[in-house]
Amino acid sequence: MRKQARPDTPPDLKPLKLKKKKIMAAGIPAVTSSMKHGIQQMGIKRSVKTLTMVNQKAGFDCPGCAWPDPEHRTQFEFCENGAKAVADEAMKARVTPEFFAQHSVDELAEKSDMWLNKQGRLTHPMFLKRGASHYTPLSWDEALSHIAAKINSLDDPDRSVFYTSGRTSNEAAFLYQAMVRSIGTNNLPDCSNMCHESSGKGLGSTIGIGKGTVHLDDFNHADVILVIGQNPGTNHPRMLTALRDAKLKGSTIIHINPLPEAGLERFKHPQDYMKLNFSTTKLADYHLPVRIGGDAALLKGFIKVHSQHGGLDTEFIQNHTEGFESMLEKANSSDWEVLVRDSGIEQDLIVEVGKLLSKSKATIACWAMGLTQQPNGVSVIQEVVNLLLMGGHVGRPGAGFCPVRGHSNVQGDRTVGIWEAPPLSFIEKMEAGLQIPIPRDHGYDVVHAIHAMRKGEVDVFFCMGGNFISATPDTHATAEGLRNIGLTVQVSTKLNRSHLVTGDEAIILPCLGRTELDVQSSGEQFVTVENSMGVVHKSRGGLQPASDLLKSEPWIIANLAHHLFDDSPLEWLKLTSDYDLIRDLMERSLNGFDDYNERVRHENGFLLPNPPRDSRTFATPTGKAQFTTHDLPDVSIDDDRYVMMTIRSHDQYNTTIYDVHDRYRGISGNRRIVLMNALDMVERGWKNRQHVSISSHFDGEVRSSGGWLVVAYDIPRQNVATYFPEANSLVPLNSTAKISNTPTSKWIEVTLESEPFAAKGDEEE
Ligand SMILES: Nc1nc2c(c(=O)[nH]1)N[C@H]1C(S)=C(S)[C@@H](COP(=O)(O)OP(=O)(O)OC[C@H]3O[C@@H](n4cnc5c(=O)[nH]c(N)nc54)[C@H](O)[C@@H]3O)O[C@H]1N2
Ligand SMILES: Nc1nc2c(c(=O)[nH]1)N[C@H]1C(S)=C(S)[C@@H](COP(=O)(O)OP(=O)(O)OC[C@H]3O[C@@H](n4cnc5c(=O)[nH]c(N)nc54)[C@H](O)[C@@H]3O)O[C@H]1N2
Ligand SMILES: [Mo]
Repeated sequence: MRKQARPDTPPDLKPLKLKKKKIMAAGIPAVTSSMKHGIQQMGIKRSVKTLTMVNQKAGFDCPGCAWPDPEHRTQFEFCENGAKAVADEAMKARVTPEFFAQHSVDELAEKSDMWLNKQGRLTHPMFLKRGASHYTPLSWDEALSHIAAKINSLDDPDRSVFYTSGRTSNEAAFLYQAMVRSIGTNNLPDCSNMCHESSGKGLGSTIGIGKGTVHLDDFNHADVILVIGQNPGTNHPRMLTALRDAKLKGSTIIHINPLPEAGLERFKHPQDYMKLNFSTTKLADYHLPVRIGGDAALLKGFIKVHSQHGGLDTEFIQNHTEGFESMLEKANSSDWEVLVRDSGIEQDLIVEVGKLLSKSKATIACWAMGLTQQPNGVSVIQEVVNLLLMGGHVGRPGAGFCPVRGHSNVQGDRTVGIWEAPPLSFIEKMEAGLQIPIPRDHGYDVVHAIHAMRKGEVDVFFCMGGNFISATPDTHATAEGLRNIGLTVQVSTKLNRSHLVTGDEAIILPCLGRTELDVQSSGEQFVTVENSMGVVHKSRGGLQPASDLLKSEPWIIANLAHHLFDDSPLEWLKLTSDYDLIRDLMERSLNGFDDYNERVRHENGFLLPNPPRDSRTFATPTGKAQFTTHDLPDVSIDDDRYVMMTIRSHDQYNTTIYDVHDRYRGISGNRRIVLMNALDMVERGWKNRQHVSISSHFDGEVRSSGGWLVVAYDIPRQNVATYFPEANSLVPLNSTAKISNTPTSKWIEVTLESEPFAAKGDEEE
């Protein structure tokens, strides 16, 4: 009999090694690291073949991130971490039925996340029967009939929930939402709910579109580039090339982050080594080590200085915006003392940078999880909007908003319908295209889905990719919810914890990845994706699939739909025989996809319409861009508490852990570490490697986790950092951002207690 599988990862414990933090990103270590991972996982021949297809016009879109590709590409359009993501998918190891016969679910749950991922690619559909200790193989037909029967037996379609992670292609995502809406629900939570939802909400209501407004080329024309709450050296390394080019053309780069992230200090393009150019480029001109959650105060400070030093685009403000006066009045009424205290940045520095912003002819603001995963995620992004609108920095060269997306197609998934709360106009167009009635009631987002699971209101939970148990907050609470479900289904490429923490019954459906050939009855197919800047383009894999039994995501959906519906206006099986047919249907059901099949075949794909960028028009109720007025958030905490942010190391892709290193931060061997200010450590009488337990506090509830080691780091006082997903059990389920409902993974109030010292052999260099 199976017990309850462990929902959090056991640690991979090697001696903790601490080195000096790196200043320079990329360079030779990045080249060797990409090659090492490639060769270890794929062998030399396959590494060369695979890596030279990444981001090429005839190749596949890198699954690493959503940063756009330049129009003129070199042979090496990938970065160290993209190479790792590719090697991780194209690896030679396999997880077969024999593997599952050897290892029970309980046994696998005692292995670390890193170990699970290293076992290789999933090869067969697998079934975990009620009460069974092991997964056993089943055929595709058996798997899909079982899932369809279960969904069809529900008396209320809203008792089924369909999650999506952001690697899913446009075609698969579109078919998937069509299937889900044909079932009769809008329960389409996705990873975006935990990611850039605050950006979507913050931008949507102010500029009329929940997306960024810049092109890649704008980076070549910007006077000032703000990089806020983002670690591009690790998470979007190709962005450093754009920043370097901008810098060489004279841009000033301002890095706003509690941590001095390596990539923004110095950058050495790995390709330059091939050209024997050994120079490096200093990227950030200013690093503002804001306190966690202090951006709202900092931005208000900038707004104040900007208004006093000119640079206002009065013509734009008058003709294209609303709400300027009250926004400005609010900013001007905030006290410098409070702004300095809350941001942690000296007034002189805020004034200096504020003046620079007021002089800038073209400003770009980039941001990522440091802003979105805050309790005030939406309003702080709207302060960024306020700051840029003042100078008219939207819809002109070198200026605009640049929320830097995470998953490589998370933006496309939302565009094509992975949206639990779509507006009526979207539903109506979709209804007309698909010829199916679509429910109007909004569905569950991620956090609402977990609440529903916990209340026993979910019978079927289907995941198109991702790793729900490890990505979501409050790991133990989420596990309790998942265990309440009748059937959980995972469409996956790699083994992860979500295959182990399941409902009564569980099914794994193994699918093709980006790197692999996708052949359907009409021949070889390509899929399309949308990058962070609204460019839709092709992606075509070239490797032989990891197993003959793998199916593409569109095939899986179409065949499940075929089992689900006796009578449907959509010819599901025909649609998946030739993805051009899916794209034709998309053209009819979505705005902006005219001549889809033709335009997506252009070398560089095509740009989706973006009214603020294209014509300075704003699809808000009044047709004007909105300045918004916000109180400062309360960022005070008790003296004995710290604010914890949960961040990514250099050797992981979200919940996929490649190794226990964080090279740029100089930490390796252990991921259960707490980065802490040295003065805060001295105050507690602690040294490096002090063993501590962490307790988070929210709404009178306490969550605790032991076995952490403290490491002194350059981080503001009373701020600490831990890695995601190890620290997710400490993120309270109800601690979410206002309006976007995004878990506040970067704002968790904690206390730290010393634990008896145990480890030996940890080294310092
Ligand atoms: N190699 C690799 N690439 C990835 C991913 C990966 O895991 N690995 N994940 C992908 C995904 S899905 C995403 S969403 C992106 C994530 O990309 P990032 O957003 O860069 O990822 P995080 O590690 O969460 O880093 C957030 C940054 O915000 C800072 N920060 C935290 N709190 C605050 C704050 O209050 N204010 C400010 N100003 N800064 C703050 C942290 O110090 C950190 O530098 O990367 C994508 N690309
Ligand atoms: N504490 C904390 N929690 C966070 C965050 C944080 O910063 N802190 N970040 C949040 C963010 S920004 C995000 S985006 C989420 C990420 O949440 P998810 O997207 O759910 O998680 P991933 O780790 O990206 O998913 C990895 C799994 O996807 C599967 N996979 C990979 N490629 C494919 C494919 O092509 N098709 C299919 N079907 N499956 C595939 C593999 O089986 C792999 O194990 O996590 C969120 N959680
Ligand atoms: Mo993300």
